[in-house]
Amino acid sequence: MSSSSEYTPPTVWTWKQGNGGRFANINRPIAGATHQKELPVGKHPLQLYSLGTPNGVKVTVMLEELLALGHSGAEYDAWLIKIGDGDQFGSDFVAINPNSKIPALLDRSGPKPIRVFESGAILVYLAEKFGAFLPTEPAARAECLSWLFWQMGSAPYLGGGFGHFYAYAPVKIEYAIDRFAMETKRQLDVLDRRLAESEYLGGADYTIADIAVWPWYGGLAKGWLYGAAEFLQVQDYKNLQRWADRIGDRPAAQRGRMVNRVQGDLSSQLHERHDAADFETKTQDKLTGG
Ligand SMILES: N[C@@H](CCC(=O)N[C@@H](CS)C(=O)NCC(=O)O)C(=O)O
Repeated sequence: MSSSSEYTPPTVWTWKQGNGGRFANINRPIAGATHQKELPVGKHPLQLYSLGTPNGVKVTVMLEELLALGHSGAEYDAWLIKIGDGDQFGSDFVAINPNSKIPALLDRSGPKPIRVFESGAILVYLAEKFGAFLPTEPAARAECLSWLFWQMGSAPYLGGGFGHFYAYAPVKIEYAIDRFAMETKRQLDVLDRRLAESEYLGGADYTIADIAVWPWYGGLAKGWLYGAAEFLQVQDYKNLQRWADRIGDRPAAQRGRMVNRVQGDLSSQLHERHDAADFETKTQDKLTGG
């Protein structure tokens, strides 16, 4: 690979609209709302504004798991936020998440609505609210939170680094793909070694650490992300594969993956979820007759 660069950065960076490649229409160097937009509010205590990406799926899996445990207070309305259309820059959404990214949660069960943004914070909030999927014993709790925060810190290298340069960037840059493929494989090995010694990431029990990691690294292991399964030889991570399959067998994980999903089989897409029965009656194949 040549060490010369065709690009010399100018003294001061300026924004050229369109330099974001596939996401040029939504990427901006400033924060804040671009337009006034009210968000819909449904009948349930929890209002989720999201999309079925790995970060969104963490929360819908958690909510479906809580409901499966019998926590009726976890009933939720899941509204679709179309990030490609810029819905995350609407005024009501920005009031819930000033960072303009899905997922965003509004808990309306108390006297004053509580906003929660950042998928990791949402998982901890829900786990504490319902006393589930987050151990209380200090050592187990520390292990669970360590893996949860590992995910939050690591996945941007997978998504924003590897995924972006391998699948989305308008030019294939060998240096960038090499750098992030190496880091992604290192992360897969971190997980594989942990799962060689432990059934789940936090220990013997399924926790929010697994719920956070599964949509990203389980998804990568199962070939759902970036068309990169062969490139990264994901089948070699045997312990990760076992863990990903085990979680994928959980009905709540299967339901969670369907919510706010806008790609794949029409029967797997439940654009909005307002009722448990929606999984049977409101998937896109049923709504469109497809
Ligand atoms: N650290 C955040 C990341 C959220 C995130 O990156 N969301 C993406 C979709 S997966 C998004 O909303 N992107 C829209 C944008 O960047 O404008 C979290 O875990 O909640």
